[in-house]
Amino acid sequence: MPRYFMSFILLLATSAAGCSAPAATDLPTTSSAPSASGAAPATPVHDGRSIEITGNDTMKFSVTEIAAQPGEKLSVTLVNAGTTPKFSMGHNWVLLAATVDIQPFLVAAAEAVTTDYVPAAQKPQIIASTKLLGPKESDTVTFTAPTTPGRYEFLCTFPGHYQVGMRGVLIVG
Ligand SMILES: [Cu+2]
Repeated sequence: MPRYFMSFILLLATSAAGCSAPAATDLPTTSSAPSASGAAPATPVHDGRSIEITGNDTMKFSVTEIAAQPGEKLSVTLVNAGTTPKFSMGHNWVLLAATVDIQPFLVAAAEAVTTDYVPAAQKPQIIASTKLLGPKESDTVTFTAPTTPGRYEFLCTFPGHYQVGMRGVLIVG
């Protein structure tokens, strides 16, 4: 019995060693493969026409009107130039579909604390959005402008900021 047990352990040890050897040599290739594909979303290509918008503690966007051609590729960078901590003064840039009813959207956004004030149920109504930014942070979103000419509202969805004036319009046409 102990002899059998010992050989069983030995078998385990050799099979483990046999397994770990190729696994170790596999590791660099397999780990570099996911990290390479993982690096793609970390450094997305922002090849649209770049537009930089600054937001700060005054709760205003530096750009309140963006003109675009229908279907134009745009890369909007939001820079939070403020100093107030994110939990009390975060900023994002969210572009809404023309059909969005803003008041119910604002109510849903204010309740969406766990998703950085971007309401999950309203995602289909959102054309593009940056992350919620703390002081000195920035984020870029690349998207295609709607092909239908019209006025598309953008805003910061942090509670109260739209009401203070942290909003603007993308004019397609
Ligand atoms: Cu804001």
